[in-house]
Amino acid sequence: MIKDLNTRITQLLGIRYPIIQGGMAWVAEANLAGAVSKAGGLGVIGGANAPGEVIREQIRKAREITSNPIGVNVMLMSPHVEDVAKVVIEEKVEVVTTGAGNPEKFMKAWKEAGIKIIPVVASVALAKRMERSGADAVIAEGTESGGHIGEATTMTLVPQVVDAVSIPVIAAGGIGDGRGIAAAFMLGAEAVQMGTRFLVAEECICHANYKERVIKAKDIDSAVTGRSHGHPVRQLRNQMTREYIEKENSGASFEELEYLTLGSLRNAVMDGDVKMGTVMAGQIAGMVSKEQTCEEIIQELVSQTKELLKIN
Ligand code: TUI
Repeated sequence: MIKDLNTRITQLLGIRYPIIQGGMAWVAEANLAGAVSKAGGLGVIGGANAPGEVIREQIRKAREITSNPIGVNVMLMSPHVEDVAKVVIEEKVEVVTTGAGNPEKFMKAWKEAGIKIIPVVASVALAKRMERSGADAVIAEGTESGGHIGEATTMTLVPQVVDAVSIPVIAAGGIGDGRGIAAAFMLGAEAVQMGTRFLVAEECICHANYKERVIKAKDIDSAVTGRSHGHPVRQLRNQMTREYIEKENSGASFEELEYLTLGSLRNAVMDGDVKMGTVMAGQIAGMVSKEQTCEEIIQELVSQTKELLKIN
């Protein structure tokens, strides 16, 4: 099956280990992405809602940390998506992952630039469509993930996507340690994408209060806001999610709910407002117990996975 954790994904991307760091909004900047790529995974800069020039600067900073491949996550709902889509070409980024939409309109230009294209999908239908449009791989992301989520669980989504496409599949959502990685391989995935575990990396710039909230989180501490307007977001429970869900249940308008979360992710990540801010994290937050360097995290994940899969 797999030898030394080499798969079609490690070959395609030219990386040592089949571990991709999620391109988390505000959190996944040059320091985190650079450290993950340096440690042998694929570091991914989160494009989120940032302007193209900010992303250019982050790519260049990450390049100073490592000469290994770097990815950028292009968040398709961003007002700056067109700019970011150009910047990744100009800066010769090796890999683009996309989220929260259908990246088809950008794929031809990215392909011509030699960029490996890996859309995040939350359904079999989109996975098949992405394969037809020329995606190099897909990330099948289950609802256990933090941030903007789909409905299907990782356990059900990954094998169905694996059966439906012939390009390699990367599993995401609910993977927190080597047991999760080994399980993902059993489901047919050839790599994993992990976000929450890297939130508490030493190299991650996110505020100490945010990291502490993740480390203290228990198994059922996340809540999903925004289901009523079709943009469900998983985050850790706090005063804001309680007010939000109460308002949502009493039929508040999209505008009123938006107002409650204006700038709230930034406030949590940068200022440490974990009461009224948005503390996005996946359901594995309850498994995250300490701050470690990216090198330590990746080495621990690799040794746990190899032991479980009985490979050297
Ligand atoms: O994109 C994510 N996770 C994110 S994006 C984000 S930024 C944000 N902040 C506040 C509110 C909303 C977003 C935070 N977390 N994950 C990838 C992902 N993509 N999950 C689900 C999807 C998805 C869902 C539907 C992809 C495509 C899709 O349908 C596309 C279509 O047009 O059929």
